[in-house]
Amino acid sequence: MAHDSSEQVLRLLRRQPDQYLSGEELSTALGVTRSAVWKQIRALRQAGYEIEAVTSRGYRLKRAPDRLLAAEIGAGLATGLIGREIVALEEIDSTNIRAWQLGEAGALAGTVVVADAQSSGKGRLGRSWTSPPGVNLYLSVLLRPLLEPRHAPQLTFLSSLAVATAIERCSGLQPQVKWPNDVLLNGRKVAGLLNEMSAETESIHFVILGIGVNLNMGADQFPPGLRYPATSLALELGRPVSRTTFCRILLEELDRFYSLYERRGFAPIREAWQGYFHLLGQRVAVENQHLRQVGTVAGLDQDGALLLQTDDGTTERILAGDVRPI
Ligand code: BT5
Repeated sequence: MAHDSSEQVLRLLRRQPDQYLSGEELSTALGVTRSAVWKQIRALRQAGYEIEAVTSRGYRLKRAPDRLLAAEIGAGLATGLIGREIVALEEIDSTNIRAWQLGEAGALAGTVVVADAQSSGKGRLGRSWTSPPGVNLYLSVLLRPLLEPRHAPQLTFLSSLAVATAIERCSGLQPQVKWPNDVLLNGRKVAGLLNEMSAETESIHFVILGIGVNLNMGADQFPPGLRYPATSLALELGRPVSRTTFCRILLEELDRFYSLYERRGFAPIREAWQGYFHLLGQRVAVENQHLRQVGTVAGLDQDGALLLQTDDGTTERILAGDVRPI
């Protein structure tokens, strides 16, 4: 994959921080063509690395993008609950798996796990989440809400709302939320959410809010054949964003909405979420394994089900499915 070879280019550049390495030296050392080296340099630049190129001398790494360190994220973090413990890791299988283990071991509510890279980032329903190093945010939050398990899906809306407001605060761009999860920029997926729950019939032990945001990922780092068109904040903005700053803002937004949710329930979350829901009032088709339904989106109900006004005038509650405008 693209990021593996750009990692090798990076390793070589890092080895001699004060010297230039020519394209030829790099291509010989890596056993690839010079144009492949150039592509990797371009990918690294898109990922936020400042690489100086001087004719007849070569390349030099001037500045690496920010690393995600617990102390950096925690510095000046203005939250009550979320992020009071921050576990920052280099590479891990999945931050959700680690947060789950911490949850089982009794870690505090509000514990956050963040990683530079994931080797088996998880999507929903057994799908995977592409998680190259150095560019994005992979984050899981452990919560212990006093909720009935059937209300837990409300937390998915809380996370996507927090991601949308964090993107807005950080970039000024206008994100959209997709039902039931995902956050989009200009119709392309910029963030994915995976919430997992450990519960009994009546009570929740803990919930993991898993959040992946494509921050500085370059266009050539997306694998082919994605389910939906994808993008990153940097691709939309035309400049890299600080992962540490974004992470801090996201934790603050999560904290703000979680505290609102604890005080006032789902209603204000639902209302704010609908403000980012571009399909509100639009004609859509909703498809799941069994059924295709067509109608106008009327909003979210109290439990996060999609309300679809069908052509015969009835309002259907949709619990799962893919919604597309028609
Ligand atoms: C999701 O699943 O969108 C949930 C992704 C959650 C990732 C976070 S990262 C931190 C935490 N730890 C984890 O292990 N996971 C969470 P889903 O709706 O099933 O979408 C997955 C599909 O999106 C894949 O099958 C691909 O088609 C596509 N995809 C994979 N990586 C992507 C990426 N980086 N950006 C956009 N689309 C991607």
